[in-house]
Amino acid sequence: MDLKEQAAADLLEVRRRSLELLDPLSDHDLVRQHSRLMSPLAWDLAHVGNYEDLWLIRAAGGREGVDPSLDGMYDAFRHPRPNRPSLPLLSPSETRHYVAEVRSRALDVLSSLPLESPWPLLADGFVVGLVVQHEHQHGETMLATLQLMAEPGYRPDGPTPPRPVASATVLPAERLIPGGPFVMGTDQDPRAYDNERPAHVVDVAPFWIDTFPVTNRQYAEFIDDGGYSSPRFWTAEGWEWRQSAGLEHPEFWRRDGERSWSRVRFGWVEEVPPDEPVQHVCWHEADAYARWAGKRLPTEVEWEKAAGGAAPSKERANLGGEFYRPAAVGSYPEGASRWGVHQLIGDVWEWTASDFRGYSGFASFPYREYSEVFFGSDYKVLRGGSWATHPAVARVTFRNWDYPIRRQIFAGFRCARSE
Ligand code: AVJ
Ligand code: FE
Repeated sequence: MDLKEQAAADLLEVRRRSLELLDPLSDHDLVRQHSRLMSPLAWDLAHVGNYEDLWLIRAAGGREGVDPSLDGMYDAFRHPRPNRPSLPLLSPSETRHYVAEVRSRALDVLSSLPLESPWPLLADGFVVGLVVQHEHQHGETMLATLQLMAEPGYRPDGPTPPRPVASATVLPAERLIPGGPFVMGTDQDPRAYDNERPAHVVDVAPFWIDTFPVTNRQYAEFIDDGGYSSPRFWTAEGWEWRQSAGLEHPEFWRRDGERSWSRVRFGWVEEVPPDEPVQHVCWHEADAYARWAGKRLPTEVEWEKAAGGAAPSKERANLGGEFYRPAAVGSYPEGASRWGVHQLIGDVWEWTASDFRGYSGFASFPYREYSEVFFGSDYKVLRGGSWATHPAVARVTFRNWDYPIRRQIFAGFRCARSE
């Protein structure tokens, strides 16, 4: 396949996925707001179409947009999420027509460009990569919204994830990662966002990192041991939030008995699987657990060093959203990093100790609002992708970020400690 055929195939694949996710929903469920943290699902779909109109038809193609009068309504910066349901949004069927029209004109732009495109953004695939990755990211966002849907819930039928491999379940609990310089970030990966650039050498002191993400069983021990009632495990800010938000366990868990838990997962009520990575915990909970365990969260630098060589493919990591859940630890031995650290890619996003900042030499590209406006101490970095992340957006250098109080994302963590 040449670059253009690949681009068309990637665009087709992600749109099939977006429409498949929304297909079971009524019009009412597409336009209502399931949580104040999230957009109406029809907003997400029109927004990805509008983004494609801006970047493929207008920026890359130099043509007129399909409907520039929609730019304001579907601009994430113009309207914060809580306000989106009160906008005069397109109806679900108007939305489907709009995104289909954008797509047909975008494919037209793609086919009319000379094969050896002189246009630098398209030549290295980035403008297409941008649009494809953007829609995949919104696919994960839509899944977080679907998880928040009230009863009876979304109730997808997913296949069962792979089972743990016996040889992986007996591995030591931690790995020692040697110190020394390594290359963080990338200059080479054509899919890389501005915040992953430039590649730069970082010197790391030796450290220990957990072989697996923290499991539900381990997390329940923290709860049973009074983790949520002992301020000494929490930062001052974290404790204040624990109290005011009334946090007592991960979001979507329910206590069945003194030591037994169930959870609501996309509307299915089920026992909490002890060997799965814990998810739906905020940064403050992760940080408190780590302190309880006598450890700490890894820095972003440590995480990326430990992840060197980890495989971001569906065969070797739980990615792509088919299972609608993380896989038990030990289920993907083939995807381990060169240091023998497992399940860094896929399953759950992993909270790190680090604030979201630009690497030295950062230059925003192609627009400041992708990353730069979020730099600072308000956001914590998450790494590795979740079960809901498509392989197109899963790589060792990829950086995600969110507020330290957020729990609706598919996030968990692992611990580290200095040598
Ligand atoms: C990288 C997940 C924080 O959802 O706000 C979507 C991705 N950027 N549209 C977000 C994104 C523009 C972004 N995160
Ligand atoms: Fe977006």
